[in-house]
Amino acid sequence: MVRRPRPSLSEKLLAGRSVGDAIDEELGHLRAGPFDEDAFPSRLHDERVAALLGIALGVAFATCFLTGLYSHFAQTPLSIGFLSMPASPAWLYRVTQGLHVASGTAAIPLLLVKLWVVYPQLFAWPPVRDLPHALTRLSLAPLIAGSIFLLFTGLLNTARWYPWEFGFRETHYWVAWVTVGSLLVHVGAQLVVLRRTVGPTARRRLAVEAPEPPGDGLSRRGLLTATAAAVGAVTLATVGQTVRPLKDLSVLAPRLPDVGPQGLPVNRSAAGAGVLDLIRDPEYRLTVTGAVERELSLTLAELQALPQHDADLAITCVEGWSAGATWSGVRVRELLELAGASPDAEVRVRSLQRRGSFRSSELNVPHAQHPDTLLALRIDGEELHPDHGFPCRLISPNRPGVQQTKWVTRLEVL
Ligand SMILES: Nc1nc2c(c(=O)[nH]1)N[C@H]1C(S)=C(S)[C@@H](COP(=O)(O)O)O[C@H]1N2
Ligand SMILES: [Mo]
Repeated sequence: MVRRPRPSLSEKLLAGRSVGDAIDEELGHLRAGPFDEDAFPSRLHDERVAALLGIALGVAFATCFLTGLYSHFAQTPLSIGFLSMPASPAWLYRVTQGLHVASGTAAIPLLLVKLWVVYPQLFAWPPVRDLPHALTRLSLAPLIAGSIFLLFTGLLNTARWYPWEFGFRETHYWVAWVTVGSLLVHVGAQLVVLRRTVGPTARRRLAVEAPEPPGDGLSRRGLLTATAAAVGAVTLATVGQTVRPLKDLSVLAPRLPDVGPQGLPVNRSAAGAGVLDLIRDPEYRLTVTGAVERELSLTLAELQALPQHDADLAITCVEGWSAGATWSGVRVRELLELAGASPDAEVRVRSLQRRGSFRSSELNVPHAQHPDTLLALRIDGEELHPDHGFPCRLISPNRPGVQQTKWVTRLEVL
């Protein structure tokens, strides 16, 4: 009798066997440790728990992504084609950036719990069932790596810690696209699971067919409640950095909206920017140059003698804090008029600072022409503190803090 040789893996596949069955047959004897059928006995490693956490994460990620896109484009100089960032409503950027940081912060406990609930699936057997299964698993790598990268670089950013070499904003932006792309693949692949495990009919059916297995320790409901409590706690502990009435609860907020000279936080002090001598120099002038009919060169006293206007506006730092104040000073629009600049002109605002990425900024037309866009000389009635931009600083509605240039010395009409 002739013994037939064992068919190879490829022969099995050609014979129409599923990849999963073939792998199981070939490698089944290696299945041990975390790959064992009951290696993870906790009832909390559950599909429905994972799906509910996934929905919460989806909401947080969608909020974070859209507000992040808005912030990215708000910081891109001037207009993109016909799109120009509007100057009103004045509060818009404050709300979107507050949501960006709050949804990113809330996503951290959600992601940690979700990863713990699903990590046994890393050891699913067979490791690959078919092509869609392989692709779904592969798409998890950029999703998990991207999510961890975004949430933790974002968190470090709110703490003003930049221990990396790369540019934060560009990297955060591109990794966000990769992460959201793989998130869409993941959600697509999980739609069937969602339908099976979540929703009123599923809940009723599951209560009968698959009730929570008895056991000691945390129940599934308990885990979800604890996660919700953790999300609530980190939110309350930080959101006071932008929602002022909650500031006393915000024990973990890196900045509070009323702590700093003149009751306002400081991002980069005059000393840190190396401008302490320059701002007190009697030779200080505010000049208006570029595409103008007459160049202006004004002393501080001449600026103070021009008509002064008030504006209630907030500084909204991209790092998550925001704080409002009443500013008064000279309208940029009126300075541009005095110099005979076109009302359609964009403007570059330059400071006395010699180095540093935020030493200048640009005003698009809606911002340059807005009556609340000021070169502010005073804050809540007092002369500006050096750390808030003495002798004068730009303040303009609906604009990221990085563009509220301090220690201004020149307006270049473009
Ligand atoms: N010249 C100059 N202006 C600047 C900065 C800077 O580094 N240099 N930092 C900006 C940032 S990031 C913020 S959030 C605001 C903070 O203003 P404040 O320190 O008066 O609160 O100033 C902006 N203006
Ligand atoms: Mo900032």
